Amino acid sequence: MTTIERPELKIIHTSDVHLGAYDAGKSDDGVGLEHAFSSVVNLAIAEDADLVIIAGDFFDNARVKEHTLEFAASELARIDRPTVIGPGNHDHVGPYSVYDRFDLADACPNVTLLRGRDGETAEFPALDLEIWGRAHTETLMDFSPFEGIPERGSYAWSLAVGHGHFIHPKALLHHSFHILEEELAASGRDYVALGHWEQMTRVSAGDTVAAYSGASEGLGGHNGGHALRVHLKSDGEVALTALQLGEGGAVIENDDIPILEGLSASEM
Ligand SMILES: [Mn+2]
Repeated sequence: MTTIERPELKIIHTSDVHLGAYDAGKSDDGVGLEHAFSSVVNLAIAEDADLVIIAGDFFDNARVKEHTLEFAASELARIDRPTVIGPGNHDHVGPYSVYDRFDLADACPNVTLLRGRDGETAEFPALDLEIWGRAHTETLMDFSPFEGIPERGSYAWSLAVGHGHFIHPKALLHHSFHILEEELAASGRDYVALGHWEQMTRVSAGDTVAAYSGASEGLGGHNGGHALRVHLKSDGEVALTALQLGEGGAVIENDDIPILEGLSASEM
């Protein structure tokens, strides 16, 4: 690792927003999900974040109603700073994608959608930062979020985003979208933003810091409710703070966030 000073940056990481999950039901059922995402947007503005990452399942499905698309576009634009979306299994970018229903680049020019089937890197020279992600393109159970991740580039900060199941000793029933601790450790990234789990969880990843932000509001009603503030410090340290969304929410500092150990490929 280089000892050259890096720019100090603040990132807000969220995932599993599931906008439109209740669009087929009563008209006001989705208000909680929308309110939770607005809280994340407010947080990014209040924290004066340099970048926002949405690690998949921003939309719940491709048939969400028009008003949900309009809400999403206006809130994404309101962030008014670089925002990266790594598509998940619910908002994949394959045929009939929800992202084909509106012109994201036109409605919210601050947003970068990582559409690459084999992964792609978005570059932010002003932040001296790059972020790689591989989009879900349809519901393929054997999709591997970190397959083919290239070596880090020459930017001071190199991040990745992935949407799937981290494999740990109690997760053997998770049969899809595998993420292995050794893949994260070998990624060479400073931070890996994970999505797919509703519960905020930091995972073991060698020298890489990797975490699920958890859902902004869980669909089941009892998980979720957090966003992560990722502090990239000039000495290379990556510090996490879990922020409970809403008035007077609790704050969990880096060292108090437990780390979930993974299983190696040979133990699976
Ligand atoms: Mn998911």
